Amino acid sequence: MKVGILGGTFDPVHKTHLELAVNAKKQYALDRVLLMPTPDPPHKDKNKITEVFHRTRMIKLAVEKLDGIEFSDFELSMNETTYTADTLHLLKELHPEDEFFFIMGSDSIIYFLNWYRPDVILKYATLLVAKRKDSSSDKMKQVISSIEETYNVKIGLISMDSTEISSSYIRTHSYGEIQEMVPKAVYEYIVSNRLYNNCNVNSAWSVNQITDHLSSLLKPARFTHTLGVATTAKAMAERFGVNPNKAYMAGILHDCAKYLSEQELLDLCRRKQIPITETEREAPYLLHAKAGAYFAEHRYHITDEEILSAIRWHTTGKPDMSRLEQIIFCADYIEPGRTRQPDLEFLRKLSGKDLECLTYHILKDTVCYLKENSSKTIDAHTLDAYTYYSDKVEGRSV
Ligand code: DGI
Ligand code: FE
Ligand code: FE
Repeated sequence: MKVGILGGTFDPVHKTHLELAVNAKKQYALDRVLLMPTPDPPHKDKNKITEVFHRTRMIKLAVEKLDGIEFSDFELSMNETTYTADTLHLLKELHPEDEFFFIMGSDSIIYFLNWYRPDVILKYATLLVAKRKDSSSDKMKQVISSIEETYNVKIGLISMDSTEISSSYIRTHSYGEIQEMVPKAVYEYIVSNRLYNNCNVNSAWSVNQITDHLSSLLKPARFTHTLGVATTAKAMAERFGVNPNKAYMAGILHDCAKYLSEQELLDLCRRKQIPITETEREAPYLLHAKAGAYFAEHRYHITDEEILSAIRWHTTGKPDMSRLEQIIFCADYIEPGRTRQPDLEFLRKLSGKDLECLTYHILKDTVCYLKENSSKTIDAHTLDAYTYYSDKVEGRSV
């Protein structure tokens, strides 16, 4: 098979990337072209790159209807920034029967000789370089001849029709200005996730916008549970003198990271330097609480510390929780969609009377459940919370 590789950050993927892939495939009779994004850079100062999660989703949307143009997670799966030379070497080892073509934009070729091990790249792949219809710079021609002479290879040119689009232009211009530069589905993704468009960067999403967003991100049953928690939390907030809008917002957001797999949760924490405990390493699904608080702050731009903390502690609980924290912790357990937990009727009645008692009973049931499932380690916060609330409510009658 003849396989083209188009690497890059794809932040975001745009029509020039696609034209490059499609034209390379046609002009060099390739069987497939792989769009292969690079992982998030490890350095903090480069954190401006959009999360790999979004970049990946946009590429998948962009190639959906293109025959033979595919997303590849080959470099992402290596988990750290790799050199093109290593990637191509590895690909060739894994697929010795395939012939590889490495596709480059006309600008990047100029720096090619400064890349790590150009000799290795040229050993395992043929370079194909975009050539703009209108002008192709003398500098580019010079560089190409010099590479061809030095390494005794032939570099292919890909003719391109349209003028070049740049991802950085897209990142820094308004939605109106970039609409034509990306496929329709990508444009809609950018807008609904509020990517790039600088003027929106720091404004909090409204609760309706978050609800819409989560309705497409979460599985239907999880989304229904989310609405149940928000509604229950709001009613409890009214009862116990907590701001009901905050409770509703925290309820809507509490499981907002639940669509991530355990591996994705671990990856997110590693990339964003969110510390994880030994118990969380053993039971990574617990991390959806920390990851949720992270998304609430950095994706939905929630700044209210009480809301963030309620999301953060909703799974394990902890000693001495604020009323909002207790409300989210409890609403999660008793919302109308829950049916499997024991004593629901009793707990739901209690939710109109005594918040601390309710917290205690839910902790007790959780610890009991976890002890019965001896495979599950109990988080230290859960145990501390249990001790704390059992002392606190001792002797109270309900
Ligand atoms: O996300 P939800 O399913 O709505 O609810 P949740 O965030 O309370 O998570 C519920 C799961 O978390 C349930 O299976 C019990 C488990 N859990 C709660 N505390 C602990 C715990 N699991 C472990 N391993 N250790 C804990 O301390
Ligand atoms: Fe949860
Ligand atoms: Fe939940």
